[in-house]
Amino acid sequence: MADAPSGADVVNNGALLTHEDKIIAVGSAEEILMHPSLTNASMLDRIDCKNQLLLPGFIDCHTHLVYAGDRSREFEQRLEGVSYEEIARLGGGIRSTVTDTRHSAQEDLVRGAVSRAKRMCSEGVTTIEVKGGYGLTLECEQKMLRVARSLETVLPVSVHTTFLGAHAVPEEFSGRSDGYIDLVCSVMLPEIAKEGLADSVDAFCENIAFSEPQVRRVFEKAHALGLPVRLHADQLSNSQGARLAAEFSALSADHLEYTDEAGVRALKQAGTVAVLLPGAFYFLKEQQRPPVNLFRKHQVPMALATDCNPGSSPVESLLLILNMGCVLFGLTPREAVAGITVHAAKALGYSDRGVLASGKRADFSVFEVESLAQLCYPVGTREPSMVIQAGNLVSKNPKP
Ligand code: DI6
Ligand code: FE
Repeated sequence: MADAPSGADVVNNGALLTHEDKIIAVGSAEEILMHPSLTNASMLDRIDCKNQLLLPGFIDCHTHLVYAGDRSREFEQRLEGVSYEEIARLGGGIRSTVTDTRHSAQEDLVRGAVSRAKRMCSEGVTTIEVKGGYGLTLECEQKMLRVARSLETVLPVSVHTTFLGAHAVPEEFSGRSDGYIDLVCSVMLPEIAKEGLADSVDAFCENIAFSEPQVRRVFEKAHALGLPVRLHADQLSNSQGARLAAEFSALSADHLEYTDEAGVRALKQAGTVAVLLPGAFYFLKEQQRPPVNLFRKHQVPMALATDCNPGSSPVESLLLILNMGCVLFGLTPREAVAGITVHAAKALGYSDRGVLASGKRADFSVFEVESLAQLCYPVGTREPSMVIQAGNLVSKNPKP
């Protein structure tokens, strides 16, 4: 291979040795060929990746991949000048996807989610986080999370599931949001945790969603049940979401367009990853950029994700997000790639992936490019020439 970035460092003329689902050595081609575990070099299954770039499997650490319906009518309304918040206040937005998702059979939700996840995998994504949050009843949230879990059984991908019961106030609880939070904390969360359906718990802290005290109740319950938390924070206004996420040692705080320096400092102290979502920023024509320079100044790790969802980010391409992270948020190619590998792994609480190093999962892909800049530069998709997940070759596109 030409280059093998381990962490954020690029190794020229590198090589990588795997056994079963693990990487056992990374180094120069000469070092690897001398590796003690290679007693019989002829037994080697060698793949020549000359003039190509080898990267850790990509991790999409924030998606709402399971949903029914589409929101193109709402897209038109926004083009006519109605805001995202107004649409939500009028009962559209998330609630309209909730109606469609509730009426959708589990098999139909699987079909939609598989087709979206397949497109992600074809770009080199090997781990996806998938949220619930379009059910808002115990039964429908269970249905969504079961669909999310099932993706692992049909595609070469690992899935991290997130319970997002506190995404929106469902219609039947209109004007009674505290009553809905009671249901989330006393019925939904305990049952979801008992069944092992969620790996983490998320909430939407915003004036069109839930208040700080309401999110606090959800997070206290999540911690009591042993589940880590993450938060949709400061997306549309500074609602002190970053501070709240940090207070609960959240794995990640996501969006963060309106976060101030005190919030950034709090994230640093808590070790919380800032997940930036340029797809939603672009699609909602947001004017306020997340405070990237403050994240740099305080050394808060930045991840990038698609936020794939039908309302604010109908984006399935993590490679497009890589480009958007650079163009819209001013990330360097190196920062952008770290955002979908090493920092995305941290945002999911994983230390076994995201870098090419001995002992990590053998999740990686090979691209016919010469540099990280070349990977980030095209607007749109670029197929990897090879993807390996858990040590298995899952796709190979012959060179033209
Ligand atoms: N913020 C988002 O960007 C998604 N959820 C959230 O809390 C959007 C969800 C939607 O509009 O359907
Ligand atoms: Fe989201």
